[in-house]
Amino acid sequence: MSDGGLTIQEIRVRAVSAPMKRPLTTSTGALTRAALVLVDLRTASGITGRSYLFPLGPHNVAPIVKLLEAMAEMLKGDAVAPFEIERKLRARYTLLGVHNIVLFALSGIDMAAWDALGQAQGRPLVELLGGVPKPVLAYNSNGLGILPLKPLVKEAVELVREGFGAVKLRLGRPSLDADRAALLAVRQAIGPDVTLMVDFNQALTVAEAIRRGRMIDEEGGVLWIEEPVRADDFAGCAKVAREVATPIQIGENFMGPEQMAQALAAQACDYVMPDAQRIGGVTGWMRAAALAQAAGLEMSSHLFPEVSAHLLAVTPGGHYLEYVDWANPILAQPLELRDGWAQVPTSPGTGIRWDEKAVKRHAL
Ligand code: SMN
Ligand code: MG
Repeated sequence: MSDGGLTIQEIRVRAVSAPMKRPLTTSTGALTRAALVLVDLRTASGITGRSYLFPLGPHNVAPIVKLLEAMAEMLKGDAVAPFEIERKLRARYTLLGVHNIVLFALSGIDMAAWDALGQAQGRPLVELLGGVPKPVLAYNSNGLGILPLKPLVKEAVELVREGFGAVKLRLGRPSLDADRAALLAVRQAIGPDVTLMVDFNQALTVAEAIRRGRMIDEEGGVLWIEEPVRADDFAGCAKVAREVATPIQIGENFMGPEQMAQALAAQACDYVMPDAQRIGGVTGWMRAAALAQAAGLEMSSHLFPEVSAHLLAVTPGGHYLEYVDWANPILAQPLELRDGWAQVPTSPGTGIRWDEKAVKRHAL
């Protein structure tokens, strides 16, 4: 690195509540606004690396901010070297456990550090990782929650009209018949050529997941069934995967590459979709990608499309980018989509820059 000043001076943490164009109800509840935690990693050379976290509700913002602030103190003066940062933070948090929101904070710092490295070299993240900015196939995940059939069908048509060839329907309604009705209604609305995924958000028991999975097999035309059972029940999920023909997708709750390796060893699923803020940021993702490659599995992303687009462009077996526009209200340059393909930014770093006026407006 030519820039001797790429050391961590300060990590600034702010929270916003961004309005969502379409509220999203899953089997776990309703999301109406996107609470986001913004990370600004300031270096001594003047470069600022940026990332954001998605705390899954405003009630989770405070502990994540506190964790980030504690980690920031530990890292002052350290080199912007993601593997070294990871090693230090993992060591300091071993006794507490490197889980969930600890991983969120660690991942947020990792993503901001990689952004700073990209800016220092004047190259996009994808190039730092050895790839080239190329379009990445995406599905429109901005809706299709647990809704009555009429607004559901309307939303399905809108999401496809935004230029996408794939959408994801949330299931886990009170009965199998209600899920079947939603599936049939959406399929009819979007026509036979649009790819359709379904997501239960862990709502089912193993026996019920097999029952509803077989219903989905019977109806046909679903690319994957996501999180049918509790996210850490790898044995149960493996049973579902054996009994159901439609591929089973999990991964948004993998806590680091280590837990993903456990899921793969249990043959829990057919596809994987790690989440950048729970897998360990860019660093964790690259390790997860190697695991998926070794297992011969397709790998998709969960949320964080701005960073995930770079990552999927260098992922063997890269499958689908989950596109959500939830950070767009506070981004100076939202990720660009063309005909359902994400355009990996060519600007230095990840391309994440704040619209500071909007950040002020939506401050929490
Ligand atoms: C999901 C996860 C978190 C927030 C909203 C929606 C869902 C998905 O599981 O995969 O999109
Ligand atoms: Mg999901």
